[in-house]
Amino acid sequence: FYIGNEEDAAEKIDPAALGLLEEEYEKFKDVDSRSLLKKYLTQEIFDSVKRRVTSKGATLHDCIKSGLANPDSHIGLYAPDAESYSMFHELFDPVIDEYHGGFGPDDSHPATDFGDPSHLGDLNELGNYVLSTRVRCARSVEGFPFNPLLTSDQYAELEQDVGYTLGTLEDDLAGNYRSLDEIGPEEQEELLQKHLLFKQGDRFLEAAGASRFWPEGRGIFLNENSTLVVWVNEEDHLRIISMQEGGNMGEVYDRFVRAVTALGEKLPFSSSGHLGFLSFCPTNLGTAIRASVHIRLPLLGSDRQKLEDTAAKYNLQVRGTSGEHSEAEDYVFDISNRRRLGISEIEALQEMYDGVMEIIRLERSLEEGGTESRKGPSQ
Ligand code: ADP
Ligand code: DAR
Repeated sequence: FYIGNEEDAAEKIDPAALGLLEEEYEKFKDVDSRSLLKKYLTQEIFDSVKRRVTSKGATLHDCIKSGLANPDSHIGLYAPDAESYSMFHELFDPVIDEYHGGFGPDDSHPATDFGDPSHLGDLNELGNYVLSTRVRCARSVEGFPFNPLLTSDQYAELEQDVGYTLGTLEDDLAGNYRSLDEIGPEEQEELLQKHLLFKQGDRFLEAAGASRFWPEGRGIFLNENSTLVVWVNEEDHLRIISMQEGGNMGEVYDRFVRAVTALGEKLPFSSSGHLGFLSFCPTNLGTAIRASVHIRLPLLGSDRQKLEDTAAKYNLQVRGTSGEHSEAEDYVFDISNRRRLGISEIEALQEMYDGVMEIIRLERSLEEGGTESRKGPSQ
């Protein structure tokens, strides 16, 4: 499955760069971190891969520098290009295996299977718990490295190619693409508050070298009613997002499938038989899908650890109201599928749908539990 030829790469690294990498690794040994980088970058693996360089120039340091700078990382590593997943597979393999709940180096990601969106109903059938529903995926365009290795010209070329293709979307998918520097600060803040625009200044991405030339090459596509959103060159080349108020997962997923399919017919998305669709972060490989709800859980959410443990039972991940690395506001949580690799698109959606329904049933049972149940704030 591996792309790179590790043996040939052994002598490529610049001696000064190797010295810096070895110094930083020595210091990292004394850093207290619970990241998967800390867990899996053993001295043995470090020594076996430290001299390697991919054909586009990525080194081990490029992969791990975000986790070295941010000990509170959950993962701590990114792939500066597609080749890094094979060139440094001794480190990526165990991280991928643990994050995606068991996906080994000899496993193959299944073929794309979006299933039938009409088989997914409305998550609010038991009551209006879900405020809004979102399905997104990451996509990378063949021929371009990932953020840390993109040149200024490549950012411009990628933005032009993707922007042109977005302009061909039809009917309810049709809309407009704008570069970030074409959107004033007030409108950017408004779009951010509506959770339509990506957050800026993410320290994990900045430390990974993913914010160079900012805001060059970055932008956002919105269809007429802002239910289809595409982010260009934020964390990945594309983030394709379908979202709307309420809990109608069937409608959100149907729009998502039509948009991803239409764009995939015109853009060559990077993928491999082993890892599926390739992304900058190893958490977004395979289907690269994150299906989420904004859901208000004043009872179950009053004990975050209990909520996290309950979500984990259904392979769900809990984020705050503004997504990753944010806190919940008024008990509104972002709950989504955790697994994206080794399962099909429809399996990821079904796993999330079923898990959210269980969470809702649990919240309802706490409500019906009367006085003995924890009462959240009477909002
Ligand atoms: P990702 O793009 O990987 O999903 P984040 O966790 O940063 O990354 O989420 C991006 C944005 O999407 C955040 O503003 C978050 O609040 C928003 N978001 C996620 N799920 C929903 C949802 N179901 N409804 C509305 N906004 C959402
Ligand atoms: N913040 C980094 C990445 C975690 C996954 N989220 C992404 N890729 N947006 C971490 O290691 O915690």
